[in-house]
Amino acid sequence: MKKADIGLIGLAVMGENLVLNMESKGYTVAVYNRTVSKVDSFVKGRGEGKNFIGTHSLEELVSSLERPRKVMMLVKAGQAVDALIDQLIPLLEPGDIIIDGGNSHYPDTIRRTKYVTSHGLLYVGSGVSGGEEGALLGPSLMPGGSKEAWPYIKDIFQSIAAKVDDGTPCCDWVGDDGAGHFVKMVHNGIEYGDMQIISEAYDMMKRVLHLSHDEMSETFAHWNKGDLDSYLIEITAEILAFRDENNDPLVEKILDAAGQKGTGKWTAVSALDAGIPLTLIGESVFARCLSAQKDLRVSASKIYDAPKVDFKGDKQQFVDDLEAALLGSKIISYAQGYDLMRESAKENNWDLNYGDIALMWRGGCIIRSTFLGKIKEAYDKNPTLEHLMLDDFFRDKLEAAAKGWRNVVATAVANGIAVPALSSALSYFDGFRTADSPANMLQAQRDYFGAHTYERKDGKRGEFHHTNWTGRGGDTASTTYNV
Ligand code: NBP
Repeated sequence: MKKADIGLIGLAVMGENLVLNMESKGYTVAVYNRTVSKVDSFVKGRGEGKNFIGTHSLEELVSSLERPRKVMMLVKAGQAVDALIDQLIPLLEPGDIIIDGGNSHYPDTIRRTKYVTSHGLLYVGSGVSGGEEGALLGPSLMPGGSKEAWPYIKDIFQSIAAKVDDGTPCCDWVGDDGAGHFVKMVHNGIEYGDMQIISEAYDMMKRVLHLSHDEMSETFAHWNKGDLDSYLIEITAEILAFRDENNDPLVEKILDAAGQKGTGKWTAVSALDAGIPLTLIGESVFARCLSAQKDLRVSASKIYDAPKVDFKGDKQQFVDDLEAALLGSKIISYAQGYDLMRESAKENNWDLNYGDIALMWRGGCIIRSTFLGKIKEAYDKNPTLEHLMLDDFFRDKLEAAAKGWRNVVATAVANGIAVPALSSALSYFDGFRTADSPANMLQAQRDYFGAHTYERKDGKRGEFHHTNWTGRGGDTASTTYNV
């Protein structure tokens, strides 16, 4: 009997669709699921008549694979992955490859790569993005781990991945150990940010301009033909147009308490650890947290007066300003995400290719957009670009967006409407382009109360001074350290 090219553990929504994708590209796939009845129902159901080998134990799965064996797990992230690795190791032989395609946290993947390779096996942690439809028709894949594994899995991965217009697959080797899952994590963080700024724009259209749902839908559909062209803008237009059985916009009946699975939080925590200002994603995570405090907000709404919304400007101009605010904020969000990747790559010794990462996200995944093509161009032009906001194209776009963006934030503030992502992005922009920040005051305060020392504008960097501000303190400075 022909052996399988790859084995998959976990026939839930992602696994089932991914193996159908692999099979459709000519691969024979052995499948296994902890609840084995799902194997039989899959093979007799969606897998009927196709090149699948249904297996009922890990032993059977492993013995049905061509060597070097490639075993991919698409199971719930966390404990299940560690447990499966421990069950697989004794069944595999040197050179065989264990792949984790779930949403694992990258420090776990760093740890698991070390652990699995210490047993003579190879390990790959791959981000998979695009949800159910992406898994079936072409996801964005971000593999990292043991580089020696890449030649053995490259053809399968690149053939099932989404392709951009010229046929380039949205999948390439990302880097060592946890690099693939790290890049997937940042992708998810950026997804949080894109969703939040879109939600804030919708809120402004509804509460300030009083646009109908059809008008809002048409506006998003129109934006989808310009710089904002993206999957999330496209589905927002469709969501706004969707009516329920009573012909009411369904979106207004959905409770405003957002869920989250943790990848946005991980991105924000990584940024705090790395000392990188990832404000827009951070605000997006907190906005979800505040949304989840629904009862508290309802109570507060009864004890605080809200300013009466009063808009006397030109509606069409304000819609254009909203488009500018979205584009400006989106540039900030990606620039911050790339800044985090650059810093973390340094810390973890990953040799990340930033243009290729933009290309991997260009198709198949939730944040796919034409905008990512511009990021790819920026890094092609200058592979060592220090910050995306220093690129000419993005500078011109930010400058063009600033006036409308400021008007949106000012209008939101005047009318008491929270726009945490749009406004914090604008503050970051203003902080970023300001040579002289007020941090001289922070340094003075730190030196005043804690003798933490300061550098002088007229001195050399790295030369630290302490002042006895009150005349009461001594001249002893605290240890200079930066966090
Ligand atoms: P789930 O995350 O819901 O996981 C269900 C699968 O995990 C089932 O096959 C289940 O087997 C298996 N499993 C569990 Br739970 N514990 C196990 C254990 N201890 N040993 C073996 N198998 C175990 O499935 P999913 O939504 O398809 O997602 C799979 C992975 O892909 C996750 O890491 C997820 O975060 C990631 N992901 C999901 C999406 C998405 O849109 N859903 C997108 C991108 C990435 P059972 O049938 O026996 O319970």
